Amino acid sequence: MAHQEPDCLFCRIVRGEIPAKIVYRNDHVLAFRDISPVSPQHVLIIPLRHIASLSDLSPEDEGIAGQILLAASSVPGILGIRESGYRFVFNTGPDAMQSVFHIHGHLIGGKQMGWPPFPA
Ligand code: DGP
Repeated sequence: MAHQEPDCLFCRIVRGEIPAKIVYRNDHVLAFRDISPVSPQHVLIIPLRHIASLSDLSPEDEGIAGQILLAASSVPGILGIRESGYRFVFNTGPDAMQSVFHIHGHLIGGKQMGWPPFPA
């Protein structure tokens, strides 16, 4: 098993200690439904290995960074939103309101979204 933190919420989901609605898993990443969806399709994509945030990636993480992006490319097909479109967002740090410190990309779709993603 890749490096884990005993008390990290998402490490616990990786280990199966906390149930989650899993939509995809391979040897590197896990994709599961967000408990508080903000759109009809809302899935979190995480590495099995504990990395706290996007800011904590180092050059040695090139492989896992690629695996996360590859999952973000394939999971929309599972969700049926490959053609309609989707967004892949990493909340990082206080201004972005990151609340779980195990790196995760929010894959959201299934509705028309606006841009910019916040009120002017
Ligand atoms: P962020 O704010 O970017 O750190 O988003 C964390 C997300 O994690 C948030 O959208 C809700 C989700 N979340 C928190 N706890 C759980 C949980 O126990 N299970 C699942 N499936 N999602 C969770």
